This record gives sequence, structure tokens and C-alpha cells, in this order.
Amino acid sequence: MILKRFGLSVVDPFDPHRPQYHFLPPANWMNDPNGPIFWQGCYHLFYQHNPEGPRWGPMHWGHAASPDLVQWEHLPIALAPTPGSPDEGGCWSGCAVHDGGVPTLIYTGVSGERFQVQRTCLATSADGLLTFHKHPANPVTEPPPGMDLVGFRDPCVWREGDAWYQAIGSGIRGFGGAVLLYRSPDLVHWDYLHPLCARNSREADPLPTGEMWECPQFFPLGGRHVLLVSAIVEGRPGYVACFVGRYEKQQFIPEALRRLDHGPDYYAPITQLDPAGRRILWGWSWEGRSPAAQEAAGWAGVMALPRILSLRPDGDLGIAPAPELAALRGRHRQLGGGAVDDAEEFDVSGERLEILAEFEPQAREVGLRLRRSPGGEEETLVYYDPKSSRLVVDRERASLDPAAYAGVHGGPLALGRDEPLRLHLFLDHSILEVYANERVSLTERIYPSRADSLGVAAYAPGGRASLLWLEAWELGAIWEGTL
Ligand code: DQQ
Repeated sequence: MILKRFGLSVVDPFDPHRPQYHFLPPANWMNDPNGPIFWQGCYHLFYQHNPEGPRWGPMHWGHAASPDLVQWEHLPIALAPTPGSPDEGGCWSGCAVHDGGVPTLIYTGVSGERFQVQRTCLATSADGLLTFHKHPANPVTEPPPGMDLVGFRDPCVWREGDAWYQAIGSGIRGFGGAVLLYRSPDLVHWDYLHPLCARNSREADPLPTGEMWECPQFFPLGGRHVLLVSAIVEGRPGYVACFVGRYEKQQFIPEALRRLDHGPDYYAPITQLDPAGRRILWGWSWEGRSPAAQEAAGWAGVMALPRILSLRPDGDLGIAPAPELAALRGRHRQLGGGAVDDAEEFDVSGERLEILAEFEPQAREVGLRLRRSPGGEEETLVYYDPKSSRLVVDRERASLDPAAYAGVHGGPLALGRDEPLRLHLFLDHSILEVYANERVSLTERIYPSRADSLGVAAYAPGGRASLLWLEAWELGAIWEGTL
């Protein structure tokens, strides 16, 4: 295991809240995924990392590799701030490209008071991604003169024709979120073109998109173009906005806007095109408990499972977990369908589960109770509310620990006539990922405090649910010395 080779040590592997098949660093803090790249047969993933503690701090690029999107090996830190250089305040988010055989990281170098100076920098590797050399021309991109910007960071770079294009997350002061577009012949010399897209922060239909956009992702999908931005709304990281639209003459014309994930704990995603042509989405799930609890745990931040994006015939986004995750499946349970009473327990339990369940469409709420203690003192509800056509996760009673955040979250899921509710759930200790009908996802952190909060039961308040079938697997652990 490379983990041992590089002398990294893992925080308490028996921590009941530490995910065991999701990617996370051996210890300390992680936020945004950075620079996913398929290189010589392996998926490489970088991430924002503070190796000094379980809190945001001097940003490094942590690094790991996987042959299959499931098993991961930790590699040495790829980028660290260099004193006296454009990244002396931190190596913030960015991407990676193949530049004619040279793997190149394109990241945000920050410096100055309160990280105000944000500029694009380059680093390349000549030893198969083990070590990186910062480019002597750094920084290679600065904000365009004369624009009053709120931020200038998180480059997203792609090749188009005979040029490189760079989209940078920003905000136009007094107006709203913006993505700025640059062009270059060689990744080193860049010309500013114009905003690729910008939106007034006062526009709220169907969603407000805030005053600054972080981590832009711009890519073609099924004949359209998609722009993802992590929106800062009223001064704080909010949610991931997903625009679908047209790309003409280097301008993006949005035609539809939705929330990418309907949970409260998903942010700063980045995508990659894999060798099979799939658009893979990586995202950061922050903690849903107090900073003091994060300090006590010694780690914070989890990578959500890899998801495959597609464009559906109706123009909406399709979103589903990568099929490779089936490699984690262990003990299997298959339950027949039929009417199930509210709170009826299934012969399935655990903190590391994959559950597939289909419910007949009904006039009342139907779904599942998860991580349920025998008396129902702790439980998390996942259900469909047909009155509001919403998929909902209720973590009000997920934990008796006051350090864990509660709340009810959800988002629109319009089921067609006679379309069953298809739930696809992944539970991994403190992270719950809910996928529904191949087009909606919801990421949520939960911290049940009781060792017996393991049950799975039906949710059908005031009646019975018509379950078509349910299948469940206990899932394996990918980290050494785990539970
Ligand atoms: N996180 C990075 C920034 C980015 C933000 C800093 C988004 O580059 O804008 O850690 O979470």
C-alpha cells in the first residue's frame, strides 16, 4: 500500500463517523476536488488540503490515484505554497490537462492580505505525476485591468480548435456572479476575451445565483453545453448552480437553470472526461457538524462518490453513481414487493449499505427510514412528497448529538404519469448519498450517536407504501485497518 510507503498515518480508523469507502485524506482537512486526470491507466485526483489540521488553512494539493474509481492510494502532496512566490498564500483550486504529453496543473496562486491577490499558475510533472515543478512564468493570468471584480480563481481549461481556453470564476462587483473567458496558444500567454456568462444577483427565477461564482466547470454534454458554478450567496458558499444552454461564438447562452444536487452538503465539483467518453463528476461533501466536533475527530471533508452526468431527452441533466461502485458489493438481500406498513422493518441493516428500491407512485409520502434505532429515537427519512413533487431528506432526528446539524432538505423531482419512484442510496457512516430516478441527487451528512442506529424501515406516514422491490448490499471498506 502506497500509504505505508510514504509514511502517512491515518487518524482513528475506528471512528464510527469516518466514511470507509468514500475517498478522503488519511487525516486533516479536505475541500474541493482539483485536477482530475486519467494518466497512464490510472485516475488521478487532487484536492484542496490543509495538512496541518482538520480546518481550512494554508492550501496544498493533496493527491491520490485509482485504477478503477473505487480503490485509492494516497500519493505525496503535489503542490505546496512557495514563500515569496505568487502562491505564497496558498495553492487554491484548478484543473489538469494533457499538454502534448506533459501533465500540467493549472491552479490559483493566492497572495496578499486576506488572499486578495488571485492569479492563475502552472505546474508540470516529468516523473509520472509524483512531483511537480512550478512554471517560471507564474503567474500566467491576472484579472483584466479596469474590471471591479469580487474574486478571480479556479481556472477551468479546455482545448478548442488550435487554442486553449480558460474560464475563471469571478463576480462583477455590484452586479453578480461571472465567469471570465481567456484564450492562449500555449497555456502560458493568455488574452482576455469577455465574460463567458454572468448573472445579476437580484434575479431569483428559478434560483438566485449570488454575487460570486467559484469553481466554474464548462463542458459539452449531449449536444448542449453545461456550466456549473459554486455560488457564493450572501457572503457564504451556497450551492452548485447548473446551467444548460448553447455555446456560440465563445459565448454561453443559458437556457435552463437548476440546482446540481439538492442536499446541503455538496460543493465545488469538478468534472473530467474519461477514456470511455463519460463525463465524471467529483464533488466535496463538507461536514454537517460543529467545528469543535471536526477538531476532535482530526479529519474533515469527504469526496462524494464519482457520478456520471448525461443529458436526458427532455433536456434535463441525468445524474447517476458510477457503475464501477458495484465492486464494493458484499452480502446481498433481495426483498419482494407488496404493501408495507409505516415503520415496518426490513431485513437489512448497517452503516455501509447500498439500497435500490422502487415504490409505486402514490398520493402520499413514501420512502425509507435509515440508520434507525430500535425505538426510532434516531432515524433519517428519505422520501418522495407527491404533493410538492419533491424528493426530501429529513435529518431532524438523525442524531441525538447536539453537535450534528439537523434540517429538512429537498428538491424538485417531477415523476411522470405512472413513473415509479426509484431510489438508489449509498450509506457510508456519516455520509448519505441519495439518487432518484437517474436525474436527481442529494448529498447529506448524518452522525447517529447510538451504536444500534442501524435499521432500515419503510416510511409511509398514516398508511402503507406500495413497494415494488428492494435490493440491498453491505458494502466493503477501501481503507486499511477499517471497521
Ligand atoms: N475553495 C478554494 C478556492 C475555491 C473555494 C480554496 C471553493 O479556490 O474558490 O480552498 O470551495
